[in-house]
Formats: sequence, C-alpha cells, structure tokens
Amino acid sequence: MTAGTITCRAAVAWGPNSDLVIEEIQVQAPKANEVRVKVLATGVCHTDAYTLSGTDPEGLFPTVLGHEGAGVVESIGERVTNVSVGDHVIMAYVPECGQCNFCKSPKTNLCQKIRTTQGAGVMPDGTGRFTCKGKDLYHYMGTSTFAEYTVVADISVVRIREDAPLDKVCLMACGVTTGIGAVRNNCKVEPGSTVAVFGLGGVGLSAIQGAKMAGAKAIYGIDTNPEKFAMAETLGATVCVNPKDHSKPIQQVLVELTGGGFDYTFECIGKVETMRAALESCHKGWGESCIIGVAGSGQEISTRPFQLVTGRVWRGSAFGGVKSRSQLPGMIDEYMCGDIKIDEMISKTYPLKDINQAFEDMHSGKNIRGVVLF
Ligand code: NAD
Ligand code: AHE
Ligand code: ZN
Ligand code: ZN
Repeated sequence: MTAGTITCRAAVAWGPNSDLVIEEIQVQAPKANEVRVKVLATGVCHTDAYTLSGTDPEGLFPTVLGHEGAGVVESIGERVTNVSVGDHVIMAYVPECGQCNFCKSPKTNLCQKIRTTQGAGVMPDGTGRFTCKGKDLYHYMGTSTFAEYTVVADISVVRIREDAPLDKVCLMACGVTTGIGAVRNNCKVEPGSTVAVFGLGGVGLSAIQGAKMAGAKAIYGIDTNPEKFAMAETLGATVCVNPKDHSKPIQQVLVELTGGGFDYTFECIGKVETMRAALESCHKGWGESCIIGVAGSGQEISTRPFQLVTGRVWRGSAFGGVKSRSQLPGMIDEYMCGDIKIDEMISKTYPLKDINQAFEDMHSGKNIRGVVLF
C-alpha cells in the first residue's frame, strides 16, 4: 500500500523569539531512503531554545523544531532496508551512513553524508516534507520531533528494542547520550580522575553520571541554580559549587579548592565565559576541557595561549562522540539494566498543546528535562 500525506498537529516555530504555535500540518509520504515516524515522545533540549532564540546561524523559519524524539515507524520509502513499519526508533540528529570517511574513521561520530541538506532544513533530495497553510516548513536537525509525524532519512533512524519505554529513552536522542558519551568517548575519563561539570541541566547531569560510571574519584557540579544540586548529588556529584557564592572568578575558586585543578572539565551551559572558566579550571600539565554547550552566532572563545602551552587541552563534543546507529542500542541496554539513569531527569511531562510551558520551565530552571508526550 502506498502511503499518502498525513494531516496532524505540530508545534510550528513561525519565526525567531516567538511562542510555538500548535497547527495542523501536512506531512508528505516518505520518498526513497526516507522513513515517516509517528513521534510518541520528545524531550525539550536547550538547543531547541537556542535555535528558537534566533542566535543559531543555521536557524531557519518557519520550521518544526525538536531533536530528542522517539516513536514508531509508520511508513517507509523505497530502498529502506534498516527499519520496517512498526519498529520502535530513536531519531538521530547525527546520522550514521557507515560509508563516508567520517563513519569509517574511529576518531569521529560526525557522519557527513547528509550534513549539508540537514543544515539547510531540507531532506537529502533538497526538498521538504512539511507544509502548513500552504507554506513550506523547514526541517530541523534532520529530525523535527515537535510534530505527531515526521519524515527523516533512513540513516537518521536507530531501531531500538521494543521493551524500552519511548517516553524515557527519547532522552537518549540527545541529552543523556551527549553527557555520558563526552566523558567516555571524547575525554576517555579514567578511574580515579577528578572531574568538574559546569551546568547541571540534562546534559551536565548526564556527564556527572558518566563520570561516576567511569570511576572518577571527585566529581564537582557547578551551577548558578542551587536547586540542581540535589539531583547532581543523587547522580554522583561529590561536591556542588555555586559561583554566585564566591566573589573571585570561579576558576580561581576551583583551582584553590582542588589544589591545582581538575583532570577533566565539561562545559554544559553554552556561554563563552564558562567555557573559559572550565578550561582554566583544568590542572596544569594535563587537564582537558570539553566544550559541549552551544554558543550563539558571532561568539568566540578566548583564553591566554599560555593555558594551552602549559599543557591544558581544549576539545569539544557533539552527541557525545556516539556513532548513532551502531552505538545507541547498546546504551539503551545499559538503561534497561539500570546502569544509565534517565527517569530521574524527567521533571515533568506535557501534552503538545503545552509545549511553550516546557520551554518556560526550562528557562526558569524548574526542569531538568521536560518531555512532551503525544
Ligand atoms: P539546560 O538549560 O537544561 O542546563 C543548563 C544549566 O546551566 C542550567 O542548570 C543553568 O542553571 C546552568 N547555568 C546557566 N548559566 C550558568 C553559569 N553562568 N554558571 C553555571 N551554571 C550556569 O541545558 P541542557 O539542555 O543541559 O544543554 C546544555 C548546553 O549543551 C546547551 O548549550 C545546549 O545547547 C548544549 N548541547 C550540546 C550538545 C552537543 O552535542 N554538543 C547536545 C545537547 C545540548
Ligand atoms: N547550528 C549551530 C551548531 C549547533 C550544534 O553545535 N549542534 C550540536 C548538537 S546540539 C544538540 O542539542 C552538534 O551536534 N553539532 C554538530 C553538527 O554537525 O551540527 C551552529 O553554530 O551553526
Ligand atoms: Zn539537544
Ligand atoms: Zn557517514
């Protein structure tokens, strides 16, 4: 049976810096090597808010945002071989084609097969599958999960075990995987290390649990919102620090507190000032700092080059260095056996109509993660 166009609800971002609007949209059938997914759950990540704020150089409007989604395959286009109708899937904004130079390299997860069209808000053939009131809507991050149905490239869907609860494992589509993966894959934190995590949202708390699993002996959580500290401690933080409690720059405070700084630091906020602080909180000679946070258009990082000359390393992480289709299913297994914690991080669930409230609760610091259930 050939699939037709579906009319369904979506949260449409008509322009930057405005509320999302729940609209009826048309979602065309998947073309060759495309998959249409019935989205059942999606987290709201700070990156969605970043793009909505208008500071993402790749932000295009009108669009359907959302990139932390899980659902069930509704229909498939020609030549799709990796999933079938009814499969449970996670949509991955970092796809894995398995064939490009990036996929073949063990040094990166950044498959580039469809990166150009993904950044341009269209499917790999250069066209879009969404319309609303006769207008084309852009896709977002190759996923667009703030819709009841979405169309994604086949290399962007990860088939997962059917007993994994989609309303929880949707967070593996971004926040949880990113934080844990950055610790494991990008920094390769060793047992006995000292670690500091700047920013205790969904990403930072996942870095904390990653550090605990890696056997770090000291794990500092740093946040200007002390309401995040209890969860950080539950997930493995040994010390929590609020920069607002100190008059000196936070890097100076931390270097003094630790007698020299950390083996590894992770910036999970997205501000260039805290990126600098995270780098300068590293131990002379060997400390490594990983930028995970996404900073706005035109922003640049800086530090004294002497910081690097004297042995500190600055690196970055996208999706925790995780190769999506080959590595996510194993991480879902880790969740299913209780090693990776997700449930604790879901502060509140929302129906689609209340999605703007989920953004508000993230901005006000009430939520670690809000999840929209369809
Ligand atoms: P979040 O909003 O849930 O958490 C951010 C935390 O930072 C909050 O707890 C906030 O109180 C804290 N914070 C803000 N300013 C601070 C400051 N000056 N000092 C200390 N703490 C401060 O965000 P999130 O969803 O966890 O995402 C974190 C960052 O990571 C964002 O920039 C997001 O865009 C980015 N991100 C990147 C990737 C990647 O693959 N590189 C993946 C996911 C998210
Ligand atoms: N569009 C932005 C970059 C945004 C960015 O860095 N995205 C991260 C994922 S954030 C998920 O919450 C990422 O994986 N980047 C790798 C990539 O290829 O986009 C800009 O600055 O243009
Ligand atoms: Zn994200
Ligand atoms: Zn590839």
